[in-house]
Amino acid sequence: METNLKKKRVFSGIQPTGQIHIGNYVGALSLWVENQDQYDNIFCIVDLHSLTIPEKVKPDYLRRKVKEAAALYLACGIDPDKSTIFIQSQVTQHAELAWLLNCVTPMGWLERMTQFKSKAESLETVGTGLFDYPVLMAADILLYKTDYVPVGEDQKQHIEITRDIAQRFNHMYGEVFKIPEELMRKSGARIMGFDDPESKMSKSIGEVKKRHSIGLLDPPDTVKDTIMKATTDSNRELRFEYASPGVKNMLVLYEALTGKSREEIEKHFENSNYGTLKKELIDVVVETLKPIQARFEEIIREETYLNNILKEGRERATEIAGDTLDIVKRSMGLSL
Ligand code: AQP
Repeated sequence: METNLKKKRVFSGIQPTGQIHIGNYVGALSLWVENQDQYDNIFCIVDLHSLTIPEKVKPDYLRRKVKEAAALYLACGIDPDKSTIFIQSQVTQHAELAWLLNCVTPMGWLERMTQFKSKAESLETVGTGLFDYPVLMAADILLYKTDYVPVGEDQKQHIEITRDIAQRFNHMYGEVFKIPEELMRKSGARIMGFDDPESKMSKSIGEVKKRHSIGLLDPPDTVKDTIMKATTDSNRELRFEYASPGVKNMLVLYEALTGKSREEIEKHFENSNYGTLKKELIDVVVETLKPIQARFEEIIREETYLNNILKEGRERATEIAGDTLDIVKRSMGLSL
């Protein structure tokens, strides 16, 4: 893989559990692909994060989903000649750095995390790993001397705490970590559920609720059914500023997937009703997913090809992560 040392570095990842959905695509994956030539890219399949709610993740399921996520990264356009792709658990420095960062992270900072609070609410037993999720995420990012982290809006607070942890560490042990910034779409960074436009489209909800999300591997019939039954209202308002949450969500998705301007879209739907928007959105989503699904089917069958990419990714990631971890350990007084 070609690497240009002058390029700024991007790091990001997706949890391999659940169905990777159109929200993940718009908020993260497509942003990674769009910027691929501009940056030195490192993309991770964050399987250790998937274990933070272990009751939901059976070993065989996780094995299958990790492979599926890797194939989807490639199918969406991540080019292994331009980007490093690897599996988080195969680079042991992630877990090791997370421990070291745990030791400098005040618990109060983690108690404020909104994602933890909302996830913990629905669980009978809350694991320490779920509480500690943001520290592992900070380790993921900081290991690679990352400049930018392209993510959806839900991850903003986790990037902020990453910066806080890095700054606290640097204050205690010297200038070790680079301070990263998030990279986020102006529009499309928070795609909402089709069934409930008040809540973010999420993989975990998508697994248990029909018509909440559209998975990247969903067939056209499912896309059609989900969008046709998406929540709207009894009006006819198709302007971004005035539309109800469900309609606005569909307009934003249409905007993100067509690349058209808001003015163009409002003009296009000027005399239309919600049925027209839904039908056109179905076509746009189906056309977006078609090439991704075709490529996915090819890649998932080419096990050696996929394994080689992940092996190369693991080697490059281990090299960079190993260098950073050595510096961190030395700065803390640990022997190598
Ligand atoms: N709805 C979304 N709109 C835009 N971007 C999104 N992302 C997630 N949801 C949306 C971004 O996708 C990347 C991967 O995130 P993730 O693996 O945490 O996916 P998730 O859908 O949030 O998955 P979960 O496991 O189901 O979490 P919950 O249930 O907590 O939502 C990230 O860049 C994320 O911002």
